Amino acid sequence: MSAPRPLRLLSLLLASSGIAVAHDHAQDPTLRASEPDTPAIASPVVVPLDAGNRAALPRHAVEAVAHGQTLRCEGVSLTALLQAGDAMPDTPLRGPHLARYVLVQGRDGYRALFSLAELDATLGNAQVVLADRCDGQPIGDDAGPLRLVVPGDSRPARGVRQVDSITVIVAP
Ligand SMILES: Nc1nc2c(c(=O)[nH]1)N[C@H]1C(S)=C(S)[C@@H](COP(=O)(O)O)O[C@H]1N2
Ligand SMILES: [Mo]
Repeated sequence: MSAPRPLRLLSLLLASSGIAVAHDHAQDPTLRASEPDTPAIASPVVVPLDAGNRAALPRHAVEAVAHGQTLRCEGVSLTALLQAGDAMPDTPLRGPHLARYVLVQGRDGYRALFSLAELDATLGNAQVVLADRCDGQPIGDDAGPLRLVVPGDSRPARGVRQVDSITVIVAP
């Protein structure tokens, strides 16, 4: 059975006038202009770890439990390092930044991640340190020269030793 006559007439009229009923241009991502105030976030962003970059940042002392011993380590805040490397805004995270994470990898391929929101001072406010000295000395090759210290974690599993890359990624 076909539509009642007045409805058929109405859709005919709309079609001939060029008004698209079924195709909403505002919903079509291929037709929508990009929004100027939300630029795409680069991904991945590789964070420079060289001594020159780290030297510009404030240093923090932190205790690390390693092999059952407590070490006094020092280094830079992971949050500050990411902010200085343009890998994280230095303002409270919003919108798509809440779906970004930082992947820390060791020379042996061991990896651990943190969400940017964990690190944001107004959200998780986690104090994570990228250490380059423990017990007053540079960190030896077995664990260094750079290691992560995560004092807020109950186990040291995210304390990546021999850190060789830090990358910030937008979750797929
Ligand atoms: N590069 C690297 N870092 C690592 C690991 C690893 O296998 N490789 N193991 C993690 C785990 S599971 C723990 S519990 C701690 C142990 O640190 P420790 O061996 O210095 O006590 O290191 C973490 N960091
Ligand atoms: Mo572990």
